[in-house]
Order: sequence, then C-alpha cells, then structure tokens
Amino acid sequence: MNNPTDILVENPKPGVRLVRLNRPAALNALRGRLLEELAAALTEAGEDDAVRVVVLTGNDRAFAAGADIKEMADRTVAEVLGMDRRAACWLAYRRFPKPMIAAVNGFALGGGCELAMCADIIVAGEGARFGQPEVNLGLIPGAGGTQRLTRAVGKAMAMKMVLTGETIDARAALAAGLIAEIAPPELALDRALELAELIAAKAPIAVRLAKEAVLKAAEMPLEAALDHERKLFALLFATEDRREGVAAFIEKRKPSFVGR
Ligand code: DAK
Repeated sequence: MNNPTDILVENPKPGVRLVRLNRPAALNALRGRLLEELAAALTEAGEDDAVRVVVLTGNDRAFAAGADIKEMADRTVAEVLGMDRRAACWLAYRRFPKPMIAAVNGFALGGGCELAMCADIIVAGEGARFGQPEVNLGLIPGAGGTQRLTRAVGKAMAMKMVLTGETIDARAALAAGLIAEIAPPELALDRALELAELIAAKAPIAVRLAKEAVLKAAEMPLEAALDHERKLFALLFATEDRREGVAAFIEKRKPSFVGR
C-alpha cells in the first residue's frame, strides 16, 4: 500500500492489526480513496499469516458518517451503476476471511453502519449511534443496509431504521442484536483489542472455519448449513493445531498453535 492517508494502520498486539479510519474533519465519510485504502489494507492483512484478527475503528465522534455525500453529489445513474471498483472494495470487506471486530464510537451511519456490519463483532461505546439515513437523501442503503441489517435486527427494527432514517443508540443496538457489547466510550477500542487478542491466541484455521460456518447461517438452508458445519468440523481433524489443542488439554498445559 502506498502511504495511505485516509486510514492509519498499526500492530498494537501480537496477531492483531488495527485499522483506524482517518478523515476526522469529514466524520470519516467514506470517499473513494478511503474505500480503496481500506480494501488494500484488508487484502494485505488477509494474506499476512502474522495477522490473526483485524480491529477496525474510527474516532470519538464518528466510526463513519456514511458515503461521502459531497463526492457523490453530481453522479449519474450510469456512473453509479458502473462503479465496479467500489463494489470490489465492499466485496473485500464482506469476504474478509479472518475475524474482524469493529470498535464504534459516535456515528455509524449509512455506509458507516454497513461497514460496521461487515465486521464479525461490534463493540460500541455508550453514545454510539447507528442508522441508515439514506432515505433523507432520496436514496436507499446500497451496501447491505436493507439485507444485513434485516438479518441482524429483524424486519421490524430494520424497517423502522431504513424507512425513517432515524438512528438508534448503543443500548437499542445491543437489544436488537446489532452489536455484541457496550463499553464506556473511552474503553470501546480497548475492549475490542482485548477480544481480538483472545481470538488471536486460538487455532487460526479453526477460527477461520468457525467464521465461515457462522456466516453460512444467514446464507444457507439449515440442513445444508448443518452438513457444511459437520464437514468443516471433520476437516479440522487433519490439522496439527487440533492435535496440539487436545494434547494440551489432556496434559493440562496451554496449547501452542501454529496455524497448520
Ligand atoms: N459525507 C461528506 N461529509 C460529511 C458526511 C458525509 N456523509 N457526514 C458529515 N460530513 C462532514 C460535514 O459536511 C461537515 O463538514 P464541514 O461542513 O465542516 O466541511 C463535517 O463532516 C462535520 O459534520 P456536521 O457539521 O454535519 O456535524 P454534526 O455533528 O452537526 O452532524 C451528522 C453529524 C452525522 C448527524 C451529520 O453530519 C450528517 O447527517 N451526516 C450525513 C449522514 C448521512 O446521511 N449518511 C449517509 C450517507 S449515504 C454503496 C455503498 C455505500 C453507500 C451507497 C452505495 N454501493 C457499494 C453501491 C452508502 C451511502 C451512504 O452512506
């Protein structure tokens, strides 16, 4: 990646890559450059064996306030339809194969809410606000807001959010199943990093297949998904880490996983 400006990349703990969205003056609005830099960072993290988990965050005021409205102001329908690069970026987010945790403070609106939903776990600071306000712009969500939100919170809450454009707070998001945990705002990132560290210490192939299996719950009919899960379970018996995990339990010691 050539000198990203719209994101900041750090390695705060072993196995954990932290990506911060970095357009504070625009509440981290997702302009094309940011989307590209984020996609490149995730591709790199996905290919780097030293990275086990990615934590994605913004700043105190905003995780991201959505697509950059100023950038999209003059677009024609043909331009929007032809935006293959943008679609490819979003594909990179939702197909990211390793666990991704979003630490959300402030606004997660429109594409910002959709980006948070690409994460596997969302930890939100009290005061975080989630919403799909596209209807206020004469639009609808375009990166999964009508689909992933509905699967996460159910039709009633999704309809309320998408049709009114009103935001919900962290408590409502927790009650609805959109997020996994609430933390004091100043501790949301720490908590996300703590969860990331826990996951990074597990057997990487098992973690990867676990993520894949859980995601199938929303995509496959139950019988096929159960069958898929059983096969992934069996597949793990071929790994060194499975032998190590079981041996460590029997020998009453901590396992040391190698990712094979
Ligand atoms: N885009 C560009 N700039 C933004 C922005 C945005 N989404 N949100 C905020 N900003 C900028 C403001 O213009 C302002 O800049 P200056 O005027 O200072 O230059 C600065 O950030 C601070 O914002 P405010 O002054 O407005 O701050 P407030 O605290 O008063 O209000 C707010 C915060 C979050 C309530 C407000 O900024 C707001 O309503 N923002 C817009 C939220 C919104 O409507 N978001 C949805 C955008 S549509 C797709 C993929 C994705 C999408 C669609 C398709 N495909 C792959 C097909 C996504 C669409 C969207 O997200």
